[in-house]
Amino acid sequence: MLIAFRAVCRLGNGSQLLKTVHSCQFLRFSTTGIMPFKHKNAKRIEGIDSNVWVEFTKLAADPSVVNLGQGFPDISPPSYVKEGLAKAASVDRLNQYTRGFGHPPLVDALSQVYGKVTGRQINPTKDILVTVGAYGSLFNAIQGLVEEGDEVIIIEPFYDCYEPMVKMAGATPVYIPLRYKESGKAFASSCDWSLDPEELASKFGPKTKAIILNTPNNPIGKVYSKEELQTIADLCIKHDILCISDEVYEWLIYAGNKHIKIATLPGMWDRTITIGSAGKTYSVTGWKLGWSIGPAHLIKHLQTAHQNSLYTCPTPLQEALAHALFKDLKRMDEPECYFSELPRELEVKRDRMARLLQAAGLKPIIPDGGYFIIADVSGLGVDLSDMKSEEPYDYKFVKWMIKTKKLAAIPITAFCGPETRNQFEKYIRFCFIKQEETLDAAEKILKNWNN
Ligand code: IK2
Repeated sequence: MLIAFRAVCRLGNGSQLLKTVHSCQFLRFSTTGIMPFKHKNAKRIEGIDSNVWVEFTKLAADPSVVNLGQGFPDISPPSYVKEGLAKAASVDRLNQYTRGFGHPPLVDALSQVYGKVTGRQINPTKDILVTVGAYGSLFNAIQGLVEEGDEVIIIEPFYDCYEPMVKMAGATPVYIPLRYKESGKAFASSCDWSLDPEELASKFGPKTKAIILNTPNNPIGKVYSKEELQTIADLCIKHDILCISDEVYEWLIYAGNKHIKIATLPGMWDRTITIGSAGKTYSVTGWKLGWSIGPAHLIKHLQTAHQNSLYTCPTPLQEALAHALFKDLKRMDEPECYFSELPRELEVKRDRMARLLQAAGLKPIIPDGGYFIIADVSGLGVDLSDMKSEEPYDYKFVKWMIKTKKLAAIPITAFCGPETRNQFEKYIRFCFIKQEETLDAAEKILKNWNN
């Protein structure tokens, strides 16, 4: 590009050409002059160019905005996790490449933690793949197992990347929404949202390859009950379907609820990939380390996708994560284990956030797990008809709220397929894994909403 530009400048009117350079994103120099690049995108990324995180992270970046949008903690991660990383980085050997499918101490730690949780022996080298975040696991699972022309069932609202990843594999997403049933209680709950078993059964057909499950769910916070998981499992077994189970919030479960791994139900281990995230487990989302756990006959296909794309993950991060997991494995049944300490801390924040939203006239849905709370904003009656874009109401509402109230959230229709947008556009999502000072600032905005 630079060589082409210099050559063009030598040909004559440099300043005119400079303007041309600024007005075209890419230039091509040929014997006949300058031509704009005409290379088209690859078909596999057609129609998936917009991304809620890219768009809303930018809008929330203004320091005057209280950011309860993207799901990252502003509380401190545990000190032993941070110290573990500093220590790992001080060892020369640990600053070099490690085993591609997962650093040996980390896959050992994961096999022991999940061996204890599932009650099954997990082979550290064959049943586990360490990836760049849970994103990496989702990508490898879909690339490694889903074929062009397949259908993949996605439960709405879903973590947004499932849809483009399925499309990139050349498959078709088949959506099924969680349906809301009013309970009549003072606060609505994430357990008021459920799948209609008959509707779910109708989505399984000859082309179905997999279903993507997310429990606890982002954005609603639903924790699937054993009965609900059994309904999904029965259909998977009946139709010989894979289950990709995204369980990144597995430890963030609130009182009265229990996280159940679908892989532990009879007949499911052999057809399930279970996905976890260090970012969500240890409040270190910037580490971008994740893992897939499942039977060797499936994991080997994810390993193939991984070895031919990213190959390996950062060694010091994996070493530090291994140390943290071994520490918490030893005290797993004790209250100071981070896996139970964090949800205790978060439950207080969840309840505070729910009270705040309710008092401000938004109707919160209390999550049973995870660190997001969604709220119905329709009761506020904010008229946004003068915002001329074609966007759903929740997109307009969040943009308006960031601009005028200096409070950032995430629109829920970012987590929906095209058919159900109008069902979900009255909801927005707030992240509550935040320091008290951040929640104080949000409280101030919500209390002064009408001033
Ligand atoms: N799966 C789910 C359900 C997630 O929530 C995430 C991370 N989401 O955080 C952003 C947000 O919702 O605001 C992932 C997968 C990806 O996890 P990782 O960061 O480990 O790649």
